[in-house]
Amino acid sequence: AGKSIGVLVMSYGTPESLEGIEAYYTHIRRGNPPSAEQLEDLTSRYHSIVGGVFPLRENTNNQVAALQRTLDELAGAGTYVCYQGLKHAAPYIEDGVAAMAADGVKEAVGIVLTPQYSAMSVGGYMKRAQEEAEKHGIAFKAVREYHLHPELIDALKIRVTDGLERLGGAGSSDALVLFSAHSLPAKVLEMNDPYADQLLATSAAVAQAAGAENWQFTWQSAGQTGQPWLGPDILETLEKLAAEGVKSVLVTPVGFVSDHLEVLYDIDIEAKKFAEERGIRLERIRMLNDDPQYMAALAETVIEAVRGRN
Ligand code: FEC
Repeated sequence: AGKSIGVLVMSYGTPESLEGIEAYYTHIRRGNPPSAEQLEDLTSRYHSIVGGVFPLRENTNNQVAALQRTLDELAGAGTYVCYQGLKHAAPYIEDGVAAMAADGVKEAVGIVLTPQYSAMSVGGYMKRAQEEAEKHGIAFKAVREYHLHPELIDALKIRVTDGLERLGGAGSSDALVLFSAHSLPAKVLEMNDPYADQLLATSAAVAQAAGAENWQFTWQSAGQTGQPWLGPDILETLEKLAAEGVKSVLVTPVGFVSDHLEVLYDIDIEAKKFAEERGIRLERIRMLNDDPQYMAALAETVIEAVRGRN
């Protein structure tokens, strides 16, 4: 792979097994181990999701393999070689960069599977990747965002259209499209962070493409850190919508790109039950996973970054 351009494909990471949850949670908490109660709570959430205990691992593996195939098709086999780098689990971001160095890679580009930039999420991934690349003398380019890539918007539009059909098709003009994304500590607002604006821009573009006039954006999955997080949370939003008489909602995550805990538990189990108790029918769009249009968005973004247009 010496003459190839390395592509560091970065994602959140998930434990390998139930025994790995504590180490994973400790890593997310920057080295502070969780209390017994916090650990039990997280473990029980993993127990209750369907589709395998840790579906994110296989989904990320599939995404990296599909991106490799897409890059091979667009640029010729061997031009780009993908390496996986996870934020909170092995293979860590640093492991991915070290693997490139071991293969003799001299030039690399980093891309995170979530499309919108925040200094606290994508910025954190990139800082670690950049520092490790410097240690190995690899020239490294970072992709910041691709939240309005036409292939991404179209893939999401198709999912919104499908979801609205499940909720009753064209007749259900009262169905509300509820875009969502992972909350962050509210202090990002003081940093002039583009995260919220980019999430809204993705949401507005998808709503427009799908012809959905009835839409809102809400946050989800806020952590329990004692500090304020960006709101309103999805449960507060559902409470308000129920009071307004809304009967059907299509939850449309725009910052998450695969089936994992924050989708399969926070939306499919927790939010769905909460909505149903208040007389709202809640459906969710199919996640992108290794969708070919999403892969095309990633591959084109990588190639443009290497050509210096990003
Ligand atoms: O399926 C899985 O095993 C992993 C699902 C998962 C994804 C994910 C994505 C994001 N997170 C983001 C930010 C934070 C911040 C904290 C935080 C905490 C957790 C915990 C778990 C967890 N996150 Fe996560 N996140 C996933 C899982 N996340 C588990 C710990 C327990 C809990 O709060 O539920 C708070 C850290 C702290 O305590 O200081 C901040 C962001 C994303 C979306 C962007 C991305 O994918 O990188 C932002 C998937």
